[in-house]
Amino acid sequence: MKPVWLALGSNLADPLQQVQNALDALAAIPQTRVVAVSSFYRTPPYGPQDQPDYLNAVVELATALQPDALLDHTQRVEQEQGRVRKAHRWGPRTLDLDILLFDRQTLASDRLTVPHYDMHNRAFMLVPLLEIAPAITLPNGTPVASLLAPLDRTQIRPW
Ligand code: A4P
Ligand code: MG
Repeated sequence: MKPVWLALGSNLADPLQQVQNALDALAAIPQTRVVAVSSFYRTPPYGPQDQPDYLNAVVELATALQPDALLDHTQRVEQEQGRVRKAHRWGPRTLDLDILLFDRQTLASDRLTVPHYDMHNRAFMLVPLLEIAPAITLPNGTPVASLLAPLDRTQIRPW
């Protein structure tokens, strides 16, 4: 079993219910269990501002699946929860599941970029990640806490 950290985001159709449903669905993925769940945070939209605030959280999983197989499952969970993929970048969504870190692996395929390509700019990913994994490092050894240090985290509030 390998540790994986997933970011959850929702800003449509009852985000609290979306995230609670997602946690149940993640717990049901084969060869996978939920190890830890962060608090739920209310965060202002990053990118286009004309959309509701987000609920963001991070989950630690332990999985025996390969990264692509885990992504198949997280994308299925997104689809099952009514996610409509839009051309519109950074737009609102019922549920977004992004793989932040997969064990100590660095991946760059058509389907997967790990560590997540923009996590170093996103306090809404780093605050919940560090809540459940305070000493975590990137595969290159950089402490994740050092990514958060320069960011504004004053807008990251309890849900
Ligand atoms: N993909 C590559 N790497 C990964 C990875 N590490 N984890 C590929 C998951 N998927 C990965 O995903 C597009 C493709 O990325 C997938 O097919 C997969 O193969 P997507 O979920 O369809 O695209 P997206 O997530 O909608 O990308 P987009 O539009 O760039 O959105 P972001 O970057 O995810 O941002 N503000 C706040 N406060 N909180 C948020 O959660 N989220 C967004 C969405 C914008 N603003 C936000 C938030
Ligand atoms: Mg996504």
